[in-house]
Amino acid sequence: MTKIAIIGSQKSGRTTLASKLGKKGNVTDITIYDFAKSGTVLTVIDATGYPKSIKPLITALNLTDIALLCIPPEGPDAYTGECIVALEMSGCKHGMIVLTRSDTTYPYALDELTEKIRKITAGTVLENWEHLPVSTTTFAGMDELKEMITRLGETVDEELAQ
Ligand SMILES: Nc1nc2c(ncn2[C@@H]2O[C@H](COP(=O)(O)OP(=O)(O)O)[C@@H](O)[C@H]2O)c(=O)[nH]1
Ligand SMILES: [Mg+2]
Repeated sequence: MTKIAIIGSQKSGRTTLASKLGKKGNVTDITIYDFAKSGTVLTVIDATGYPKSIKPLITALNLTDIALLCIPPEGPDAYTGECIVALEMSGCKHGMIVLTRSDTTYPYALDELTEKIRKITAGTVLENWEHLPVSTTTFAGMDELKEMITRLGETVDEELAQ
């Protein structure tokens, strides 16, 4: 089973992305989306109540093996920073940076954004995480995202088996 937390700032596209990766479960501070197909089980956790309150972020990270940090074209903000600190402190080693709403920006701007994020995350657990532009409107990047999640899931399974 691969567990994924989708976190990031307000309006960064978290809920939409989660709903494209699974089917909606029960609603509380966190919302679970499940996906099951041919041997793959995905449990996607949307920290719905964050950043209105902090607890959903902590709960989501405690439950997860893999994090998707969503950053919209507007770029990282204070909540993104809070998410980075939470990831660092929670020891959530595996994850990806999803550059969300990529259909509303330009390749040049995405390059600049990813460069900026590299600088901010240098020396943290996120340092070597992959950056992937994704659109839930045009579905650009969605297949790559699912492939990368599968690969991260395999890495986590291998680590858990050790
Ligand atoms: N154009 C575009 N809009 C998006 C995309 N993903 C989300 N949105 C819109 O962005 C807004 C915020 O998305 P939401 O998933 O609620 O963000 P959250 O606050 O991080 O959960 C909504 O109006 C979505 O319809 C995308 O890939 N492209
Ligand atoms: Mg949301």
